[in-house]
Amino acid sequence: MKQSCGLRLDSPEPQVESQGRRIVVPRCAKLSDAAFFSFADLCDRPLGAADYLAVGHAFHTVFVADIPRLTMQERDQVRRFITLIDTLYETHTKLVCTAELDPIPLFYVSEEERKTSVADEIFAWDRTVSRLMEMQSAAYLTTSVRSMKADQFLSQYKLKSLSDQDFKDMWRRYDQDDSGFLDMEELRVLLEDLLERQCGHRNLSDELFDICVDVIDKNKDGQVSFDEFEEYLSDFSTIESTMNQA
Ligand SMILES: [Ca+2]
Ligand SMILES: [Ca+2]
Repeated sequence: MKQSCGLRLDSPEPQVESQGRRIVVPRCAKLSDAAFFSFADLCDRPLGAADYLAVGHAFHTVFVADIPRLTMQERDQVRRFITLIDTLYETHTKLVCTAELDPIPLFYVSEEERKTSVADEIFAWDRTVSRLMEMQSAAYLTTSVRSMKADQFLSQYKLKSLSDQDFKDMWRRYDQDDSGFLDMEELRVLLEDLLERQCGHRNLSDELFDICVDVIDKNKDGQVSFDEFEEYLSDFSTIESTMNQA
């Protein structure tokens, strides 16, 4: 977990605790640190910034489903949604939304309301839209992916059957300087992550590191290309056999 405090898995339903209040988590994947909520779970109830912060700290990925079209009639929900997005943005949480509409027209304000209203929500909405856009961007997702712990990160994937998209997502974490290659330091992080996943520790010996480099760096140029990375990870038996020499 991002922070173990706050999330309770001992009760019949997982809950996030915040200032004595409990937010029921309808579905969560314990190992991958992802939680699934509906819009109503988070925005139809009297929750505030502290509650959303607890959610952002407990999970790396938050799904928010069924975001309805919002109008000034749902001002409370709009205000909470704005706070939710601000908070998840601050905590670098990966956000996956399903909504009836794209973010911009999601909150409908009539011309009349725009002229006469002094509602903060109307002004704050523009920022929410830009944050929602940014949160779908590669840069934001990269920050999010790189801040995960090894077990959280790798448990999202089936190492035995990785898809093309999985390779790209994983590469994003390990090519930390976006150079297009993994240097030896970056490769070491990948191997330590894999070792932790397979063997429960990160003590990668120099000897094992050399064995792995020999297997992975096919053209022996001292760095790992995406193709080499993909080739190594697409054959789980190679990962297993190299890691088992630890
Ligand atoms: Ca690199
Ligand atoms: Ca190479």
